[in-house]
Amino acid sequence: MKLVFQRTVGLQEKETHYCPGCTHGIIHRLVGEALEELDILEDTVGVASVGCSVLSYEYFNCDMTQAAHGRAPAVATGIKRVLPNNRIVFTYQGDGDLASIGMAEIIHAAARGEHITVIFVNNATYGMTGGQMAPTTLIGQKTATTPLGRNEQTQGAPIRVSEMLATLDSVAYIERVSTHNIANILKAKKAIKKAFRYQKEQVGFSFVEVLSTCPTNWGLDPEESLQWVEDNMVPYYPLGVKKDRGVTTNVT
Ligand SMILES: Cc1ncc(C[n+]2csc(CCOP(=O)(O)OP(=O)(O)O)c2C)c(N)n1
Ligand code: SF4
Repeated sequence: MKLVFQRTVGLQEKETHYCPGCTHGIIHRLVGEALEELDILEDTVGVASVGCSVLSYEYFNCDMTQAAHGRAPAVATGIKRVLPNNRIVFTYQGDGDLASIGMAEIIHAAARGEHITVIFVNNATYGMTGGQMAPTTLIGQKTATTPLGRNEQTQGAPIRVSEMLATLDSVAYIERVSTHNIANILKAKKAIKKAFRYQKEQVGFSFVEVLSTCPTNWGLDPEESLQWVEDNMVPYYPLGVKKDRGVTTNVT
């Protein structure tokens, strides 16, 4: 019989707690597959953050730990520095965690050129705590704390984290990808794999921003949510490579 689907050993055989239609689960799978295909599961330590992915330490099939709100890049720095160079360290963080309380941590980890990989899940809201405005919430977007829609005059404009970090000299690789359709999921997989390869080959700090859904707090069904990403998020958060220092070795 032809095998058409199998689990990745990069994830535990466990049901996740994510809401139906939430693309956190897809992103987990892509990370798990990348770790499996690069054969680095045994060498990897992941750092879970705060937010809906707080329990990601239960899902990835590698060593995991947990950091306080926003502190994942600092915790990852410490872990990476005390372990031998061949160990892989990554963080998995939402936009509330990374771009709000954790903004200082991520900027300085990137500026130091830490040899870690950051998976940054941008769903334009604080998912776990009830859909408050995040630094990435779009202008006009209604949230629990901006019921009339985010207003630039009073709440400022959404932050494009990838572009901002790409200005830092010490950064090796930054790409923004999305999970709103199959073509983009495949591109996201490539980017995540490349980010881990860059770390493996000690090129430097690698960062993948993944546009993701939050049907529960957006008040949309799963299909409408995917369309919302395409119609509203992609125009403001353009996909593609923001920085690539490149390497002498063949990294694809
Ligand atoms: C210091 C601190 N401030 C606030 C909180 C509350 N808190 C927990 S998760 C979260 C939002 C995280 O949202 P995000 O990172 O966007 O992830 P998502 O849930 O959307 O995946 C907040 C504000 C906290 N736990 N600790
Ligand atoms: S609240 Fe939003 S981000 Fe959190 S699991 Fe549900 S859909 Fe996903």
